Amino acid sequence: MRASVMTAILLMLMTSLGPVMVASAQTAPTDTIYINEILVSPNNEQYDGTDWNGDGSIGIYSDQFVELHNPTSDAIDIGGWWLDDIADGGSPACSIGWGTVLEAGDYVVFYRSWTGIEFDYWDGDTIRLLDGSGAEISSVGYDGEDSDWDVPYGYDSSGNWAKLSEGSPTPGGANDLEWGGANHLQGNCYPPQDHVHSGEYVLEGRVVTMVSESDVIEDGRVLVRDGIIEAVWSASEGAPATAAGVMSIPTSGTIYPGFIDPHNHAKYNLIPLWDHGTDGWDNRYQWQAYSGYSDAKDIGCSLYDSSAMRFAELRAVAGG
Ligand SMILES: [Ca+2]
Ligand SMILES: [Ca+2]
Ligand SMILES: [Ca+2]
Repeated sequence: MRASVMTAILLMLMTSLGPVMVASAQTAPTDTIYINEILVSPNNEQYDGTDWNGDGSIGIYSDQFVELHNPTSDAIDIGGWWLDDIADGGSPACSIGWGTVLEAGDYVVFYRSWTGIEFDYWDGDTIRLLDGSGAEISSVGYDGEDSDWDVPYGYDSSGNWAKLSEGSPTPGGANDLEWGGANHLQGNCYPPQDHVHSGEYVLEGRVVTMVSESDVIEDGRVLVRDGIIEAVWSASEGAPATAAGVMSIPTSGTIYPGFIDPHNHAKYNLIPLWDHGTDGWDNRYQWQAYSGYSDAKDIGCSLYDSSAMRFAELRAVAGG
């Protein structure tokens, strides 16, 4: 009795503290998107490496990848889902770009050049896919100092997770078929916040808000805490309680909170503003994939040759 309890405790300790193991008994799911293949050690150029993502660079920083597969009969939108290595350590998680939809049977590949996620050769690693709420959808792993050059880990033809020592990487396609080349579906994945910094301050200045075309606070205040804009107000309103005691910085300038537009398309002065409703974005890349953006943008392009647009541009240029 005592021995079996000790054995159980030892097993628990080994499970929780031991190295990440390639679970050969781990089988591929059939009812959800899952991580189908990873490449930890892409060969470099001197050793006849392959430019797996076709970006002109060869090696771990460009071509280390994780491949997802949708085995179901339905399209699945994974925009806003997360890729990560170990939780609370390793590389920061990245947020999969909006509009990333995997049709039934599709494969999509996320390269390190986009994700910034480093698969650790020396200590081994765990690669995880999480949905938008942070719930883990798929997880795979490998041991430290185990990965060979250009030899991927993935689900083999029997559906078991293993080092695919008999095969070469197949980013973008089934692991037991010939590789189809670099022209495969590649996904974008972004850090959740850019340039995060710590600390707090209030900026004083003329604040151009994003509320409407003409919403400007002449004597405005912007409270920034740990890289996040927490509050925007007019000096005449009085500061919110959260700004009490926070250092205030007079800028003598105009402040565009959270958005910088260093260029202009004069003809857009003549077409309606892009109305994206009340939706917000987690980072500065997602708006490009927003469903209404291309429509709003293309109005200007399709009308570009019209006399009205030329007139608008001419007036804008002449008016300085
Ligand atoms: Ca490459
Ligand atoms: Ca991590
Ligand atoms: Ca594959």
